[in-house]
Amino acid sequence: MEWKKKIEPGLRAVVLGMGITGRAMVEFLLSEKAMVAVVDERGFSELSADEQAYLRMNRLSFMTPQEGKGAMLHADFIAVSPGVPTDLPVLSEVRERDIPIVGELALVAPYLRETVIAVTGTNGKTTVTALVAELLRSAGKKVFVGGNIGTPVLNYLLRSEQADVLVLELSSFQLESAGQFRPDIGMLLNVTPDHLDRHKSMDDYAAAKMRMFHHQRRGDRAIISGDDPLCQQVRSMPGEREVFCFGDEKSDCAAMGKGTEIRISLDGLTEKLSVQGTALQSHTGLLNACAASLAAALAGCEGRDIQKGIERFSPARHRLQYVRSRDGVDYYNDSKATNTGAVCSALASFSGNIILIAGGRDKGEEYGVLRDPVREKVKKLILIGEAADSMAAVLRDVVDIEFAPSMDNAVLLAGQNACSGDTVLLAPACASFDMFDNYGQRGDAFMQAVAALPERLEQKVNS
Ligand code: UMA
Repeated sequence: MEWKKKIEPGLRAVVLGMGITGRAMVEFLLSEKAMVAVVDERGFSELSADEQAYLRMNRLSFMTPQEGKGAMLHADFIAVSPGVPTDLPVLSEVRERDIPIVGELALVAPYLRETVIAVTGTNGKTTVTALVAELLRSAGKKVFVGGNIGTPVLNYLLRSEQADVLVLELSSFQLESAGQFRPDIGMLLNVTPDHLDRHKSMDDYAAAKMRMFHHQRRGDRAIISGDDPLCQQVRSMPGEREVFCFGDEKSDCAAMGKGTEIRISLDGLTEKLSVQGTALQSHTGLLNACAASLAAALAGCEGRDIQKGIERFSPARHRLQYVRSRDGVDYYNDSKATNTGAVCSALASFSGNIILIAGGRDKGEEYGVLRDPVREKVKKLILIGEAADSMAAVLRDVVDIEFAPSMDNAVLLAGQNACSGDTVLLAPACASFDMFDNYGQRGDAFMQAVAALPERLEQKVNS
């Protein structure tokens, strides 16, 4: 059953998952005077002191899924965190009783009156979200940035400051339970394999991404990649949205990138922009800038403001982030490359001679797609984490492989094997949770190990 209403006082809600989103859902539901209970697979003693204090202060009942089953089956709705799989057994029983399972986007949808630009896709969505926001700010608009990028969308409703535009990064997890949420401008950057441990098939994963467009209506816009065949499916979806494409010079798109130039063609007018000398100068950066500039132009920004924003933009950490050069070797941290598509895109940014550090927790992906790019660009592969053996089984015959028990050790091995002109790249193709709390902590560990290199390498040479 799809959720479309505002919260009425006294509604009984169970919030499933007490992470960043769960906490925002609890705060929002309490502010709307709903009756709230919290269920989390962590026991109470595993919660942080801050989380425990919050639950006590608000006199919230807290249960494990087993303890909370009765409460869930008698609730008016379940507010589900994005990381909670929708096929959890207890949720099947909830569904059988027609109790709505409501995600953050479904909760927020009935309250939003502002323009919403939503960005999804397998890779590049954080960068494009941040870039769209920068371009809009350059044009003097007040912007709220949220979603998968790290700030719950509900935080917008919980604060008093008004924005002109909400720019939201949306994951497939969030879109699975998005209810009637619809963006004025929805952006689908690409769809390549990811999260197949949760979505089970590429069709399911792509369908979750496409949900962003389900409730769009006349006057709404979709921006999709002109080069990605799966994105083209948006064209045949029911509804009266206008569809615009971005792509490189091979495509006939509303936003077309060539070299370092972008050409936006809308309503018979052409605007030329440039990424020359900016942080977006790579091929991937150019395409991201094409998509974001098109969104900004459709949101009413002028070319000179968009150009100013492109020049001011600096990308977020852990995304093909340059760390340092040492003895002619460049070190890059792409810890956010948590799927094979992102790794292919990272490898395409360099001409070759790469020492690649990869591995972590397997997400059900086929590593075979890495064979050709690895054969072409990677001179040594250093594997870490749980997926090391399965990655090695697929890549053993195309590249020289070594295994490392820790990030420090992987970086040390990479440094020892690199010569001037090489690039050491962390691009794991996997989740981080086997060795780290999250990809940020993994990227920090890589950068710390790189910073510590000179001394260690000397020790190695001297020993
Ligand atoms: N939990 C359960 N049962 C489960 C799974 C989790 O009780 O079966 C509990 C955990 O014990 C924990 C809580 O749920 O207490 C965690 O909730 P969550 O996993 O939904 O994470 P949040 O802290 O709410 O963060 C989420 C997003 N996390 C996920 O989608 C996994 C964050 O994206 C997002 O930034 C944040 O909301 C704000 O919107 C992170 C992410 O890894 C960065 N996203 C994936 C990605 O980018 O690949 C999709």
